[in-house]
Amino acid sequence: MDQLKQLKSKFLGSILGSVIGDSWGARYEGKYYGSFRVEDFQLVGGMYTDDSEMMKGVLQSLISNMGEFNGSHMANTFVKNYDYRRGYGPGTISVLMKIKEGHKWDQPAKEVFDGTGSFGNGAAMRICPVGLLYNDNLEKLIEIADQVSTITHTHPLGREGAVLQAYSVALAVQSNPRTFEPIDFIEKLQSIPYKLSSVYQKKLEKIHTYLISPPSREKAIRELGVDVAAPDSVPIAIYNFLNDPTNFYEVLHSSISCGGDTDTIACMSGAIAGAFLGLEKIPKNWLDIQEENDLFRQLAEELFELFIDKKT
Ligand code: R7I
Ligand code: MG
Ligand code: MG
Repeated sequence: MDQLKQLKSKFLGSILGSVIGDSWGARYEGKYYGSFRVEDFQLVGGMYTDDSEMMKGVLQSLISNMGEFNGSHMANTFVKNYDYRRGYGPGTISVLMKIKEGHKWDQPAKEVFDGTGSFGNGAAMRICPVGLLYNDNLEKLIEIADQVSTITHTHPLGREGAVLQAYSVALAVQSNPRTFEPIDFIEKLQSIPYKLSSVYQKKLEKIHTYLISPPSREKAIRELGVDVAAPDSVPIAIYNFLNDPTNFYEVLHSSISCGGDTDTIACMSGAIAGAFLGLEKIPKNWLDIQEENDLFRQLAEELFELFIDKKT
């Protein structure tokens, strides 16, 4: 495959990998590790949740604004797309309702949780398009990922989770599966040119040690976390990818079988694995049953065209 085709396949693989992880994981959100069996994707079906609905908004807004961040446009796109059946987090619902009532796009997010802002994983779960579009410009990636987060998540831990997830997607785009070394990947993440809070630094260090000496699943879940807080879900999504990077099925399956915030963890690990492996590694029969498969594919193609246009 020539280089351009391969790159396009990575964009499509990442967007669709993310949506499939979200849809597959959605059936198991909130369950405990060891208490359930993960059924095949064909049996579970492809209805996606808020994770993909909000990623769709990021895609649409970036595409409409030539890849630039337009806060008011993106916030209003989130509002337009809002569909309560998709199961949004309470902080995000409150922010979107206030924007709908006419509050300025960058105000309501600062007010939630008694004014601390949200550290939920709602910014990280939707950030994959930023990692793709700016995979060759990491400074801009960090700037835009942070801005996209602040519409709903102003707490530093919520924003840092999104930056780390976007950076992981970008590194996955740039990585070649034939020569890949998980240790190099985690070391690059650890030296991200961006100030990470100590909770993230410690968890990245744990992942580094796990890659040398693999822990039990129980230990990884206990130490990295599997819940709705960004610092308790972004690290395990990265680890589940690095643990078996060339096996798309296993990356998603292990992310779901950990329990907890299964849709979001599988959505984030699916975005990284899809960016690494490309669309060809996602089973065709999975794509066929994924809700709005064609729409997400078309948006991923438009994002790719934008990436190419920006380069030339
Ligand atoms: O982050 P957010 O959009 O939720 C995303 C999650 C994903 O799992 C989706 O699949 C969906 O199910 O929801 O929504 P928020 O409400 O901003 O954050 C999620 C949760 O994190 C909140 O409901 C709180 O439990 C917790 N949380 C906080 N708790 C105390 N103080 C987030 N920020 C805070 C905080 O500052
Ligand atoms: Mg969800
Ligand atoms: Mg979730």
